[in-house]
Amino acid sequence: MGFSGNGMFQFFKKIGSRLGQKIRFLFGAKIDEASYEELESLFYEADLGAPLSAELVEQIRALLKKNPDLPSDKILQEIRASLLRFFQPPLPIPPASPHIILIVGVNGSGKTTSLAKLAAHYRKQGKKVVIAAGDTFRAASVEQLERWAKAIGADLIKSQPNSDPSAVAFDALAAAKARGADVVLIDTAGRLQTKTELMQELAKIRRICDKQIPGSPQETLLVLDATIGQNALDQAKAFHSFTPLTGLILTKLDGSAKGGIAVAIQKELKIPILWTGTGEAAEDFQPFDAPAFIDALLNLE
Ligand SMILES: Nc1nc2c(ncn2[C@@H]2O[C@H](COP(=O)(O)OP(=O)(O)OP(=O)(O)O)[C@@H](O)[C@H]2O)c(=O)[nH]1
Ligand SMILES: [Mg+2]
Repeated sequence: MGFSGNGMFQFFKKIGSRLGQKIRFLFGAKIDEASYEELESLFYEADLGAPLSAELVEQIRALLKKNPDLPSDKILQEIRASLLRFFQPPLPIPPASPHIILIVGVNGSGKTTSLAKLAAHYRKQGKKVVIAAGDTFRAASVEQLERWAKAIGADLIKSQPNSDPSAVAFDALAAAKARGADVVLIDTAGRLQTKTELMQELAKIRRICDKQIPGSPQETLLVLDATIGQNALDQAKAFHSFTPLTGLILTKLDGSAKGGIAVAIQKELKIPILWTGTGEAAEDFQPFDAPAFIDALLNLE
Protein backbone atom coordinates (compact mmCIF):
# COMPACT_ATOMS: atom_id res chain seq x y z
CA MET A 1 0.00 0.00 0.00
CA GLY A 2 1.61 3.23 -1.09
CA PHE A 3 2.05 5.74 1.66
CA SER A 4 4.10 8.88 1.87
CA GLY A 5 4.49 10.85 5.07
CA ASN A 6 2.66 13.77 3.53
CA GLY A 7 -0.74 12.17 3.98
CA MET A 8 -0.41 11.93 7.72
CA PHE A 9 1.29 15.31 7.88
CA GLN A 10 -1.75 17.01 6.43
CA PHE A 11 -3.93 15.75 9.25
CA PHE A 12 -1.73 17.29 11.91
CA LYS A 13 -1.70 20.51 9.93
CA LYS A 14 -5.47 20.48 9.80
CA ILE A 15 -5.92 19.96 13.51
CA GLY A 16 -3.47 22.75 14.20
CA SER A 17 -0.96 20.84 16.31
CA ARG A 18 1.89 23.33 16.28
CA LEU A 19 4.43 21.68 18.54
CA GLY A 20 7.37 22.24 16.17
CA GLN A 21 6.48 25.85 15.46
CA LYS A 22 6.00 26.59 19.14
CA ILE A 23 9.39 25.08 20.01
CA ARG A 24 11.01 27.12 17.24
CA PHE A 25 9.37 30.27 18.55
CA LEU A 26 10.37 29.49 22.14
CA PHE A 27 14.04 28.99 21.29
CA GLY A 28 14.10 31.90 18.89
CA ALA A 29 13.97 34.23 21.92
CA LYS A 30 16.14 34.54 25.02
CA ILE A 31 16.27 31.29 26.95
CA ASP A 32 15.71 31.23 30.69
CA GLU A 33 14.18 28.92 33.27
CA ALA A 34 10.68 29.87 32.14
CA SER A 35 11.54 28.68 28.62
CA TYR A 36 12.22 25.19 29.93
CA GLU A 37 8.99 25.19 31.90
CA GLU A 38 7.14 26.27 28.80
CA LEU A 39 8.88 23.54 26.77
CA GLU A 40 7.78 20.91 29.29
CA SER A 41 4.16 22.13 29.04
CA LEU A 42 4.34 21.98 25.24
CA PHE A 43 5.51 18.37 25.34
CA TYR A 44 2.87 17.51 27.89
CA GLU A 45 0.10 19.16 25.86
CA ALA A 46 1.19 17.10 22.85
CA ASP A 47 0.31 13.96 24.88
CA LEU A 48 3.89 12.79 25.35
CA GLY A 49 3.14 12.14 29.03
CA ALA A 50 4.81 13.61 32.13
CA PRO A 51 7.88 11.33 32.43
CA LEU A 52 8.93 11.69 28.80
CA SER A 53 8.21 15.45 28.78
CA ALA A 54 10.52 15.94 31.79
CA GLU A 55 13.18 13.68 30.28
CA LEU A 56 13.22 15.59 27.00
CA VAL A 57 13.50 18.95 28.77
CA GLU A 58 16.54 17.77 30.74
CA GLN A 59 18.12 16.55 27.55
CA ILE A 60 17.62 19.91 25.81
CA ARG A 61 18.84 21.76 28.88
CA ALA A 62 22.08 19.73 28.91
CA LEU A 63 22.49 20.24 25.19
CA LEU A 64 22.13 24.01 25.45
CA LYS A 65 24.47 24.18 28.42
CA LYS A 66 27.20 22.69 26.26
CA ASN A 67 26.23 24.68 23.21
CA PRO A 68 24.27 27.83 24.15
CA ASP A 69 24.02 29.10 20.57
CA LEU A 70 22.44 26.00 19.12
CA PRO A 71 19.84 27.07 16.53
CA SER A 72 16.25 25.97 17.08
CA ASP A 73 16.41 23.78 13.96
CA LYS A 74 19.14 21.72 15.58
CA ILE A 75 17.13 21.51 18.80
CA LEU A 76 14.18 20.14 16.86
CA GLN A 77 16.40 17.60 15.11
CA GLU A 78 17.66 16.46 18.50
CA ILE A 79 14.09 16.03 19.75
CA ARG A 80 13.21 14.17 16.57
CA ALA A 81 16.11 11.74 17.06
CA SER A 82 15.17 11.21 20.71
CA LEU A 83 11.55 10.43 19.89
CA LEU A 84 12.42 8.14 17.00
CA ARG A 85 14.59 6.01 19.26
CA PHE A 86 11.47 4.59 20.91
CA PHE A 87 10.20 3.06 17.68
CA GLN A 88 11.49 -0.37 16.78
CA PRO A 89 10.51 -2.11 13.56
CA PRO A 90 7.85 -4.74 14.34
CA LEU A 91 9.00 -8.34 14.55
CA PRO A 92 8.11 -10.32 11.43
CA ILE A 93 5.09 -12.57 11.87
CA PRO A 94 5.69 -16.14 10.68
CA PRO A 95 3.45 -16.84 7.69
CA ALA A 96 0.40 -18.99 8.42
CA SER A 97 -2.59 -19.94 6.35
CA PRO A 98 -5.14 -19.08 7.42
CA HIS A 99 -3.70 -16.12 9.26
CA ILE A 100 -5.92 -15.19 12.22
CA ILE A 101 -6.25 -11.65 13.55
CA LEU A 102 -8.22 -10.83 16.70
CA ILE A 103 -9.37 -7.23 17.07
CA VAL A 104 -9.93 -5.86 20.59
CA GLY A 105 -10.55 -2.53 22.29
CA VAL A 106 -12.93 -0.35 24.28
CA ASN A 107 -16.34 0.77 22.99
CA GLY A 108 -16.28 3.01 19.97
CA SER A 109 -12.52 3.01 19.48
CA GLY A 110 -12.92 2.03 15.82
CA LYS A 111 -12.57 -1.78 15.98
CA THR A 112 -15.19 -2.73 13.41
CA THR A 113 -14.17 0.03 10.98
CA SER A 114 -10.47 -0.86 11.31
CA LEU A 115 -11.26 -4.54 10.85
CA ALA A 116 -13.11 -3.69 7.64
CA LYS A 117 -10.21 -1.53 6.46
CA LEU A 118 -7.81 -4.41 7.16
CA ALA A 119 -10.12 -6.79 5.29
CA ALA A 120 -10.12 -4.38 2.33
CA HIS A 121 -6.31 -4.26 2.48
CA TYR A 122 -6.05 -8.06 2.28
CA ARG A 123 -8.71 -8.28 -0.41
CA LYS A 124 -6.69 -5.81 -2.50
CA GLN A 125 -3.80 -8.27 -2.24
CA GLY A 126 -6.10 -10.90 -3.69
CA LYS A 127 -6.47 -12.79 -0.42
CA LYS A 128 -9.58 -14.72 0.55
CA VAL A 129 -10.92 -13.15 3.73
CA VAL A 130 -13.33 -14.47 6.37
CA ILE A 131 -14.76 -12.07 8.94
CA ALA A 132 -16.10 -13.35 12.28
CA ALA A 133 -18.87 -11.19 13.74
CA GLY A 134 -17.63 -11.74 17.28
CA ASP A 135 -19.53 -8.74 18.66
CA THR A 136 -22.66 -10.71 19.50
CA PHE A 137 -23.65 -8.05 21.99
CA ARG A 138 -24.98 -5.47 19.54
CA ALA A 139 -27.17 -6.53 16.62
CA ALA A 140 -26.21 -3.31 14.80
CA SER A 141 -22.59 -4.37 14.72
CA VAL A 142 -23.48 -7.47 12.68
CA GLU A 143 -25.37 -5.29 10.20
CA GLN A 144 -22.40 -2.92 10.08
CA LEU A 145 -20.12 -5.86 9.21
CA GLU A 146 -22.60 -7.26 6.70
CA ARG A 147 -22.44 -4.01 4.73
CA TRP A 148 -18.64 -3.93 4.85
CA ALA A 149 -18.24 -7.62 3.99
CA LYS A 150 -20.48 -7.20 0.95
CA ALA A 151 -18.63 -4.09 -0.25
CA ILE A 152 -15.23 -5.69 0.23
CA GLY A 153 -16.05 -9.17 -0.98
CA ALA A 154 -15.33 -11.05 2.24
CA ASP A 155 -17.24 -13.94 3.82
CA LEU A 156 -19.05 -13.16 7.07
CA ILE A 157 -19.61 -15.74 9.80
CA LYS A 158 -22.21 -14.68 12.34
CA SER A 159 -24.39 -16.16 15.04
CA GLN A 160 -27.47 -15.44 17.14
CA PRO A 161 -27.52 -12.25 19.22
CA ASN A 162 -25.97 -12.76 22.67
CA SER A 163 -24.37 -16.04 21.68
CA ASP A 164 -20.88 -16.90 22.88
CA PRO A 165 -18.29 -14.93 20.84
CA SER A 166 -15.86 -17.86 21.21
CA ALA A 167 -18.33 -20.05 19.33
CA VAL A 168 -18.44 -17.54 16.46
CA ALA A 169 -14.64 -17.53 16.35
CA PHE A 170 -14.65 -21.34 16.35
CA ASP A 171 -17.13 -21.47 13.45
CA ALA A 172 -15.22 -18.82 11.50
CA LEU A 173 -11.95 -20.73 11.80
CA ALA A 174 -13.65 -23.95 10.75
CA ALA A 175 -15.17 -22.17 7.74
CA ALA A 176 -11.81 -20.64 6.87
CA LYS A 177 -10.15 -24.06 6.87
CA ALA A 178 -12.94 -25.61 4.81
CA ARG A 179 -12.98 -22.75 2.29
CA GLY A 180 -9.21 -22.36 2.04
CA ALA A 181 -9.28 -18.75 3.29
CA ASP A 182 -6.03 -16.83 3.72
CA VAL A 183 -7.03 -14.43 6.48
CA VAL A 184 -9.61 -14.47 9.29
CA LEU A 185 -10.47 -11.23 11.06
CA ILE A 186 -12.36 -11.58 14.35
CA ASP A 187 -14.40 -8.60 15.56
CA THR A 188 -15.18 -8.34 19.27
CA ALA A 189 -17.57 -6.28 21.36
CA GLY A 190 -16.21 -3.12 22.93
CA ARG A 191 -15.22 -3.62 26.57
CA LEU A 192 -13.90 -1.48 29.38
CA GLN A 193 -10.40 -2.53 30.38
CA THR A 194 -11.50 -2.48 34.03
CA LYS A 195 -14.20 -5.17 33.59
CA THR A 196 -12.33 -8.34 34.47
CA GLU A 197 -15.03 -10.75 33.35
CA LEU A 198 -15.20 -9.21 29.88
CA MET A 199 -11.43 -9.14 29.62
CA GLN A 200 -11.30 -12.84 30.47
CA GLU A 201 -13.70 -13.49 27.62
CA LEU A 202 -10.93 -12.39 25.25
CA ALA A 203 -8.58 -14.99 26.71
CA LYS A 204 -11.29 -17.58 26.07
CA ILE A 205 -11.61 -16.53 22.42
CA ARG A 206 -7.85 -16.92 22.07
CA ARG A 207 -7.93 -20.39 23.64
CA ILE A 208 -10.69 -21.51 21.30
CA CYS A 209 -8.75 -20.20 18.28
CA ASP A 210 -5.65 -22.08 19.40
CA LYS A 211 -7.66 -25.26 19.76
CA GLN A 212 -9.11 -24.95 16.28
CA ILE A 213 -5.86 -23.81 14.63
CA PRO A 214 -2.80 -24.28 16.87
CA GLY A 215 -0.74 -21.11 17.22
CA SER A 216 -3.64 -18.83 16.33
CA PRO A 217 -4.50 -16.01 16.61
CA GLN A 218 -1.17 -14.97 15.16
CA GLU A 219 -2.07 -11.34 15.79
CA THR A 220 -4.06 -9.66 18.55
CA LEU A 221 -4.48 -6.00 17.68
CA LEU A 222 -5.69 -3.35 20.11
CA VAL A 223 -7.59 -0.49 18.51
CA LEU A 224 -6.91 2.82 20.27
CA ASP A 225 -8.68 6.12 19.69
CA ALA A 226 -5.78 8.58 19.52
CA THR A 227 -7.96 11.50 20.59
CA ILE A 228 -8.30 10.23 24.16
CA GLY A 229 -4.67 10.99 25.00
CA GLN A 230 -3.10 9.44 28.10
CA ASN A 231 -6.12 7.21 28.72
CA ALA A 232 -4.99 5.22 25.68
CA LEU A 233 -1.85 4.25 27.56
CA ASP A 234 -3.92 2.88 30.47
CA GLN A 235 -6.08 0.93 28.03
CA ALA A 236 -3.06 -0.56 26.28
CA LYS A 237 -1.50 -1.62 29.59
CA ALA A 238 -4.70 -3.26 30.83
CA PHE A 239 -5.51 -5.11 27.60
CA HIS A 240 -1.92 -6.28 27.30
CA SER A 241 -2.03 -7.73 30.81
CA PHE A 242 -5.10 -9.83 29.99
CA THR A 243 -4.35 -10.77 26.44
CA PRO A 244 -0.84 -10.39 24.99
CA LEU A 245 -1.05 -7.80 22.22
CA THR A 246 1.03 -8.13 19.10
CA GLY A 247 0.27 -4.69 17.72
CA LEU A 248 -1.76 -1.51 17.88
CA ILE A 249 -4.04 0.34 15.52
CA LEU A 250 -4.20 4.07 16.22
CA THR A 251 -7.46 5.57 14.95
CA LYS A 252 -9.02 8.99 14.53
CA LEU A 253 -5.76 10.74 13.76
CA ASP A 254 -7.86 12.97 11.51
CA GLY A 255 -9.62 14.29 14.62
CA SER A 256 -8.25 16.26 17.52
CA ALA A 257 -5.44 13.80 18.31
CA LYS A 258 -2.20 15.36 19.48
CA GLY A 259 -0.14 12.37 18.44
CA GLY A 260 2.35 12.27 21.30
CA ILE A 261 0.49 9.34 22.81
CA ALA A 262 2.05 7.13 20.13
CA VAL A 263 5.49 7.88 21.53
CA ALA A 264 4.41 7.49 25.16
CA ILE A 265 3.01 4.03 24.38
CA GLN A 266 6.14 2.94 22.52
CA LYS A 267 8.31 4.12 25.40
CA GLU A 268 6.31 2.30 28.06
CA LEU A 269 5.00 -0.81 26.35
CA LYS A 270 7.05 -1.35 23.20
CA ILE A 271 4.03 -2.83 21.41
CA PRO A 272 4.43 -1.82 17.77
CA ILE A 273 1.91 0.52 16.20
CA LEU A 274 1.11 -1.20 12.92
CA TRP A 275 -1.71 0.82 11.39
CA THR A 276 -3.25 4.26 11.53
CA GLY A 277 -6.82 5.32 10.84
CA THR A 278 -7.41 8.76 9.41
CA GLY A 279 -11.11 8.73 8.52
CA GLU A 280 -14.18 6.56 8.10
CA ALA A 281 -13.58 5.18 4.59
CA ALA A 282 -11.71 1.99 3.72
CA GLU A 283 -8.86 3.93 2.16
CA ASP A 284 -8.35 6.09 5.28
CA PHE A 285 -5.91 3.54 6.63
CA GLN A 286 -2.12 3.46 6.39
CA PRO A 287 0.71 1.36 7.73
CA PHE A 288 2.38 3.23 10.57
CA ASP A 289 5.45 5.13 9.45
CA ALA A 290 7.42 6.34 12.50
CA PRO A 291 9.68 8.94 10.81
CA ALA A 292 6.72 10.45 8.94
CA PHE A 293 4.68 10.46 12.15
CA ILE A 294 7.40 12.22 14.16
CA ASP A 295 7.94 14.74 11.36
CA ALA A 296 4.22 15.46 11.44
CA LEU A 297 4.24 15.80 15.21
CA LEU A 298 7.14 18.27 15.07
CA ASN A 299 5.93 20.05 11.92
CA LEU A 300 9.08 19.11 10.05
CA GLU A 301 9.00 18.48 6.32
N1 LIG B 1 -12.81 10.24 11.88
C1 LIG B 1 -12.61 8.94 12.08
N2 LIG B 1 -13.63 8.17 12.47
C2 LIG B 1 -13.40 6.86 12.67
C3 LIG B 1 -12.12 6.28 12.48
N3 LIG B 1 -12.23 4.96 12.78
C4 LIG B 1 -13.51 4.75 13.13
N4 LIG B 1 -14.23 5.89 13.06
C5 LIG B 1 -15.64 6.12 13.38
O1 LIG B 1 -15.82 5.93 14.77
C6 LIG B 1 -17.12 5.38 15.03
C7 LIG B 1 -17.00 4.07 15.80
O2 LIG B 1 -16.35 3.15 14.96
P1 LIG B 1 -16.58 1.59 15.08
O3 LIG B 1 -15.66 0.96 14.10
O4 LIG B 1 -18.02 1.25 15.01
O5 LIG B 1 -16.04 1.39 16.56
P2 LIG B 1 -16.08 0.05 17.43
O6 LIG B 1 -14.86 0.07 18.27
O7 LIG B 1 -16.32 -1.12 16.58
O8 LIG B 1 -17.37 0.37 18.35
P3 LIG B 1 -18.16 -0.69 19.27
O9 LIG B 1 -18.32 -1.94 18.47
O10 LIG B 1 -19.45 0.00 19.56
O11 LIG B 1 -17.33 -0.89 20.49
C8 LIG B 1 -17.77 5.18 13.66
O12 LIG B 1 -18.58 6.29 13.40
C9 LIG B 1 -16.58 5.15 12.71
O13 LIG B 1 -16.91 5.55 11.41
C10 LIG B 1 -11.03 7.15 12.06
O14 LIG B 1 -9.88 6.75 11.88
N5 LIG B 1 -11.36 8.45 11.88
MG1 LIG C 1 -17.73 -2.63 16.66
